[in-house]
Amino acid sequence: MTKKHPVNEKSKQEQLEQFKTDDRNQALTTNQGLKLSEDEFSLKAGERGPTLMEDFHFREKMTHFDHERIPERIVHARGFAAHGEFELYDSLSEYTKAKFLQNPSVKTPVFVRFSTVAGSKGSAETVRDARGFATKFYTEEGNYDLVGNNIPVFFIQDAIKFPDLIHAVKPEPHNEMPQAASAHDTFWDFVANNQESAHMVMWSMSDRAIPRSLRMMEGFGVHTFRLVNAEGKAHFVKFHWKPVLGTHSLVWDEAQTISGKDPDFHRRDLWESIENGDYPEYELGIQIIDEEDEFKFDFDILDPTKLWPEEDIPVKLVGKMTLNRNVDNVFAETEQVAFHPGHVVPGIDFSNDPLLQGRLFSYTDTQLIRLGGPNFHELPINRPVCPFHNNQRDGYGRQTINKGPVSYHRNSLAANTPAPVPESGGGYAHYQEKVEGRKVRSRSESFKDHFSQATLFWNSMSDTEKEHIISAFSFELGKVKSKSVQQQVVDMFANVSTVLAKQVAQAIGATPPPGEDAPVTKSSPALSQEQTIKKPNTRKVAVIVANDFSGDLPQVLNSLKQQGIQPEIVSTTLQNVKGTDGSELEVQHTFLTSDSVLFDAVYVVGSASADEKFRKEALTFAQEAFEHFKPIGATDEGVKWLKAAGLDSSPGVVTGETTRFTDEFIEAISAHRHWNRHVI
Ligand code: HDE
Repeated sequence: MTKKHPVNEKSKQEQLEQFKTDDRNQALTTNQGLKLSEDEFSLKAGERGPTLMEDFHFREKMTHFDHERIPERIVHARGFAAHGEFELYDSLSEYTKAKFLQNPSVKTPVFVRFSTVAGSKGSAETVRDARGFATKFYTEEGNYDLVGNNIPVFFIQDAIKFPDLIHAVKPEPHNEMPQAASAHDTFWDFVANNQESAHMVMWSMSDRAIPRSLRMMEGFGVHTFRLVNAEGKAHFVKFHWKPVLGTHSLVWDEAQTISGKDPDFHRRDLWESIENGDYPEYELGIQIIDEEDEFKFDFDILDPTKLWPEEDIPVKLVGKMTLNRNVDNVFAETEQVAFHPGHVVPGIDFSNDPLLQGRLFSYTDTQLIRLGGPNFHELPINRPVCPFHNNQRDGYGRQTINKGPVSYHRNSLAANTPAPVPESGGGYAHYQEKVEGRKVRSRSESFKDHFSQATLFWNSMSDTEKEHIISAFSFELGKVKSKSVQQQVVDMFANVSTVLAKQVAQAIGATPPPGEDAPVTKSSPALSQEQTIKKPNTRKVAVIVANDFSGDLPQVLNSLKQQGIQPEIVSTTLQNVKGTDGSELEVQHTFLTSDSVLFDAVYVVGSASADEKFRKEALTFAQEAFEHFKPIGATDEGVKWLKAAGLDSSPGVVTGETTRFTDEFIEAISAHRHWNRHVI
């Protein structure tokens, strides 16, 4: 009889500890444990002679190095992850029997990997793209993976088209350009010829595709899933993650500059926030539809190009996830983690969404090639926290040492164990949905409306968001070389809005479509980021200070810090800067090592003794922040500089002339951006 492990014997963190090793203060050895006396010189026949074959140390070291890379993910190659925990607000037993969704006092360990989709592993992070938002819940009933994106709909309706979509968006094969960008002919040719993509393209051209931070974006399960309760009753469900800091974006010019200045911008932000104790938080939301109401909507709930408008089907917030621990080793954890939408627990089941159905095949298949064999579930990051037993054996990299001769079912020699568990005892049983039909390769008529929700999205945007969408289309199509593809896309998006299509046509030299938009009959305010939570916490402010700064700067900085704002001093060199009253400030960045785009706001202090070069550098920061609609503050000499440059008295620019400077600057920072500013 197999030894019994108590369920949840170890927390995920304790489990991972077993595999960690600290090499400091240890003797250097080979992988066989042989202590080495020398590690800098290969074994040679004479000091100037050839290297010898018998140098087993050289060969082991070099062989290992030669094999250090594994194939990158075909999509979502560029990613970053963190550990955390999930806490439930109230029991969800009404909807599901999943154990981790029953008891609010249980904390479920999680591991979340965020990613871009199209770029290679080394590509920049602020590119225009959807972001992956994959969560592994280590529950006492096994791992549950919610493998979502930051956009609630997808480009295609059937998984069989995924290779085509990805081939079209990846760099073009003849010259492998462009990297991590959809602004090229093959992507837009795909869009125009696969018009089911219209809705997601609208999201991709919106600010959602250039998030300010991984901590400030929503997550969506995309597909319709099923929750099943202990009585066997099922409900359709869509999953959401809502960031506690609100949903915020960069502007496109800024995103492009950051790609060069700091290609690691998003991972650095996530890593530093966790190191600083500013733990990213997301609330889990669910939308529920009764099974009886499956056909009550003007869209098919199985169609992954459709969302459920929150105004019609409210999002109930059911719990909170907090990311509170960085990984110890990116390869071992972030790279080797293997997600799969098919990793479910009792009480969570699938729908017949044809995109989801295809994903249920693809994810295991991809891990086999990526992680080199069928034993990837044994890697520390992928191990469940509950015991697992079955008759699977052997294969590359097998770590478990299964004892005894029996590895088959049914048997008598091991009393027919490991044994299946009935549903009443926690065994997974698939929801017994009734299905009937002919074998067909076709798509349901109910999937044929590609434009209504794309229009709903457009109609729900603020004027600024609409302008950004028009600019994004104009940029992307402006990079497309084929006139025919450009025109096809303009004609296609006339089905969404003629205002949009006309302006894009104008920008790219295409023929504008005829006609006018129909009057707006429906919008969904929840889709606009304008409605989002606005908080100052964790916002980074570049404080530009020179020697001989005056006034109560340290006091202002303290007030900002009390609001969770992070002022960072920027100056000419890394020498401390000194105030006229003898106070000193440590400088974190120089004009050489940082840039306005890397901050949420700029605060110009300067000083009367600062030279012309300093003033110019400070104004470059302020000017760039101004153009990116960012909050700008100025006190002391900084006020004069901004005035002389004509940057004062605009929305979101707060100067020391106001008596409420600190409060107003904090308010301006909370607003994120000041779109009503006149930027030429
Ligand atoms: Fe994925 N997707 N996908 N996807 N996906 C992968 O699996 C696939 C889709 C998503 O951080 C791959 O392990 C197909 C939708 C995320 O490790 C691969 C289809 C959504 C991640 C794969 C889709 C996603 C992946 C590549 C169409 C949002 C990164 C590496 C049917 C709901 C997970 C891997 C991580 C990764 C296949 C569509 C999200 C090849 C066939 C829709 C977040 O298996």
